[in-house]
Amino acid sequence: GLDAVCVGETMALLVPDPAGTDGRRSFQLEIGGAESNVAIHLARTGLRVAWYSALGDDDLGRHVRGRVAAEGVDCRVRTDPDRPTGLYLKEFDGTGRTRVRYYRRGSAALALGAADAARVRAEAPRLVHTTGITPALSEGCRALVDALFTEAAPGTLRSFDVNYRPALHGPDEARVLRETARRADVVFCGLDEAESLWGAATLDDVRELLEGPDLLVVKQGAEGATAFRGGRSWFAPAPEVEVVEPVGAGDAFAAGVLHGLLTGADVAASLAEGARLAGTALGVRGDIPPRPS
Ligand code: KDG
Repeated sequence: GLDAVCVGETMALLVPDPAGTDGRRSFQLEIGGAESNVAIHLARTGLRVAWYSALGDDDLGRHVRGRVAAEGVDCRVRTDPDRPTGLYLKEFDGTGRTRVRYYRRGSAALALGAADAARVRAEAPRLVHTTGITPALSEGCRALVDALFTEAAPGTLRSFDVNYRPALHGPDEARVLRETARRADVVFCGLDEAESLWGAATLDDVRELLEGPDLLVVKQGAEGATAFRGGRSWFAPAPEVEVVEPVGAGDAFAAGVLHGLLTGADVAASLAEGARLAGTALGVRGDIPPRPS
């Protein structure tokens, strides 16, 4: 059987090369999607992983599918003849910050719905993972996440990364993300996200707000991360690496922790594995580092 199914949209990603002197721009065509990022990292560790989504019947969709499949992830992907594959672009303004632009309105993944949860459930995976991006995409995607977590097969671990994206999330999101998190067994949340969404300023605030999950992992940026389970807590420092571009590092971190949990490691070792994998993603401009050789 499958160790994990990751559910959510993946887009083609354009990463700009440094600007040339003649006014021309060039871009690397990569892929980006929080859930397929997690799936790829998990597959690289040798686990059996599927990615569940939808793509357009277009070149960008074939590119996305090809790249995910090349990583050894099973693609359970519907091809939608009527909708395009989404696209996202990273813009670097020289200040070290990344600005993210989305071209995803009406994309194929937005037509996913509650019926897809039954297909995921039929796989009886050990773990199902999604993020807060998914319920923000469409009514159907919100219903899908609801059904994924309320109708998961008994024994399936439900993993949720809050992944707050101000560019995507509307006014209702504080409530939706909190309710979803409280239904999950494993939750990843940034302290900065918790502050923006719920005004939670401290680790204890987050813990109180997100009561419910068996394992809660709060990310504290450059400091590290703290995990809570059954009244105990563990801390792991952030990796000491040079940060080239941060988008995608949270997914690598989640994958490291989940890999630990799925292979029977204890919480401390799982956190350390998350920090190590996050370090590999912080060093590249794309979402995921090249496959280690
Ligand atoms: O976590 C990284 C994601 O933010 C990135 O891959 C793009 O899925 C994405 C999104 O919707 O922002």
